[in-house]
Amino acid sequence: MLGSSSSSSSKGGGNNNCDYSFKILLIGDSGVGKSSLLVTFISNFVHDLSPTIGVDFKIKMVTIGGKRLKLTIWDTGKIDMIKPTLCN
Ligand SMILES: Nc1nc2c(ncn2[C@@H]2O[C@H](COP(=O)(O)OP(=O)(O)OP(=O)(O)O)[C@@H](O)[C@H]2O)c(=O)[nH]1
Ligand SMILES: [Mg+2]
Repeated sequence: MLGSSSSSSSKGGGNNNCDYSFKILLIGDSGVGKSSLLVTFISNFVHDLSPTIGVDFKIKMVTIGGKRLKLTIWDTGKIDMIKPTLCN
C-alpha cells in the first residue's frame, strides 16, 4: 500500500471512558486494500468490499497496558472526491 497513516493522541478526560483517543487516517491508491484492512481489524472477518465513496470511519476500543484507547479510524475513497473534506 502506498498510502500512509497519521495519528494523534490526546488524553481522554472522561471522553467515552477512555484514557487516550487516537485519530488515524488511511490514505492510498484505490484498490490497495485500505477498507479490507480496516474491516478485518474491526471485525476479524474478511469481506469483499465495494470501492469506498467519500470517507467512512469506524471506532474501536482497545486496552493496552491497562489503558483504554479509543481508535477512530478514517477510511478514504478517491482522493479527488475528498479533497474538499481534507481542506476543511
Ligand atoms: N489478495 C488480496 N486481496 C486483497 C487484500 N486486501 C484487499 N484485497 C482485495 O482488493 C480489493 C480492493 O480492496 P479494498 O479494501 O476495497 O481497497 P481500497 O483501498 O479500500 O479501495 P478504494 O475504496 O477504492 O480506495 C478487494 O477485492 C479485496 O478483496 C489482500 O491482502 N490480499
Ligand atoms: Mg475502500
